[in-house]
Amino acid sequence: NLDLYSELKELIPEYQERVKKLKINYGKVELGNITVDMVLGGMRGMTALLWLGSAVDPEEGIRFRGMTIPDCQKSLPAAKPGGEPLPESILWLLLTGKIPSKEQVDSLSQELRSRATVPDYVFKAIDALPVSAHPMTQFTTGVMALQVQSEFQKQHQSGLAKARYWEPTYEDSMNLIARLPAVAAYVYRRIFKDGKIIPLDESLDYGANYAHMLGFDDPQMLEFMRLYITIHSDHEGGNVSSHTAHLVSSPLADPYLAFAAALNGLAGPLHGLANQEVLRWIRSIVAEFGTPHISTEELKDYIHKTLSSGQVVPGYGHGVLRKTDPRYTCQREFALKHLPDDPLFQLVSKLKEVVPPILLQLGKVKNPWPNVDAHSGVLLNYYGLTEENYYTVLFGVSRSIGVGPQLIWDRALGMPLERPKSITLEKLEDLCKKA
Ligand code: FCX
Repeated sequence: NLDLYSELKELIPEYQERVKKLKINYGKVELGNITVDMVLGGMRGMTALLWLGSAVDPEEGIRFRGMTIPDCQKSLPAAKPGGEPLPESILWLLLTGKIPSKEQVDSLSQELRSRATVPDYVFKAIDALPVSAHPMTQFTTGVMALQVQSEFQKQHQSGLAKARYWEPTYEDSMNLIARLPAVAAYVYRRIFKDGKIIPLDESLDYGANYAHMLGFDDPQMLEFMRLYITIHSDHEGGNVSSHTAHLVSSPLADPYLAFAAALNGLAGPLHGLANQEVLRWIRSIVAEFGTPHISTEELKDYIHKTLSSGQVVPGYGHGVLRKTDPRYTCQREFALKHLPDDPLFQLVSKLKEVVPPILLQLGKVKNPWPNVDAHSGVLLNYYGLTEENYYTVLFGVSRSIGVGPQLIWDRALGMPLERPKSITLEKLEDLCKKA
């Protein structure tokens, strides 16, 4: 099949059968015990979600449908042979579990371009906010305005049968993914540039078009955007943004409503906003010493100062990972290839040596290694995207490519309303006394 919809339609009965079999034959198989630590510790380590697109191994990091980032770089179609994967490729892979051909990816690029028209009232809704509103607030407002065109909401109100829920969910998810770059680019140009919209280029792929609409046309920046969107798309189901989307869509809120909620979680400084915080922190180091060329001792002092003022070191640590994030590593490799002499890149490299031993000394940090957000900012900054308050919006656009496919599968597999049980403090104490 050249088009994604037909490919998916063929797969759905097979997946439905697999889930049905599990329910009928293995419903009582235990996946682990729930402990008091889990209830008080943000549900860490509690396996409680079905997520098809990707899984995070604590040691190895992300695999997209079983493929590591280097596997994806090797096997997924790129704009040019040997280049970074096209975001369309990862979208196809996440939704179908299959590696697409270049022809399939080109047809998906075309499909996304044909869905990309954003109604004028979306821009007007953003314009109603002060320019000083955070880019994520403006972006989420735009997503809420896109919701006006939800096919799911419309068809559900006209009595859509449950077996067909996935169809308008596919429409909404694909339209959402297709339209986000134009909305996100408008937010950037409104706040930081002349406010004029740069139209979509019919000859460009998804990642390149987003960079182009922001105002960047350097071929290296286009490659970086393709890589950036690919690696930020999905990180299994339990992270705050993905989990939020899955939860909010479970009572059949449409993909726009679910994704806007996800973005609001992504805007938290311990999650997606960390990329903004990293660059701000790096800039504050440079400002303090007047140069990015800082001695190890000076850096150590600065890190201690950050920690003793009660702040976290942004870009380090993770809820699941226990080694360096492979999303960090592939950005480092990109930087080594294209900007090895950039002083901020060199500072980021030095921080990787200096930060982990200090975090380990604290004795409580479970993962002292850098995560994805420790690196992205210096690369964007190098290519001229210097406004760090905008960085989480880029993460947000990319996250739609991970969330959209799962929302489609949630409806195709008839996943129910999510409703875990909570417990009062008295009941918890009571159970512990008896244990
Ligand atoms: N700097 C200082 N302290 C840190 C730390 C860091 N980078 N990482 C963890 N800690 C602290 C925690 O704050 C916690 O302290 P407390 O017991 O006094 O509350 C203790 O170490 C144990 O936390 P831990 O179990 O290791 O980590 P969590 O799973 O609770 O939290 C995050 C994980 C990512 C939230 C945490 O490591 C952090 O705050 N990192 C900095 C922010 C960041 O980079 N976030 C981005 C993460 C990710 F990549 C993404 O979502 O984009």
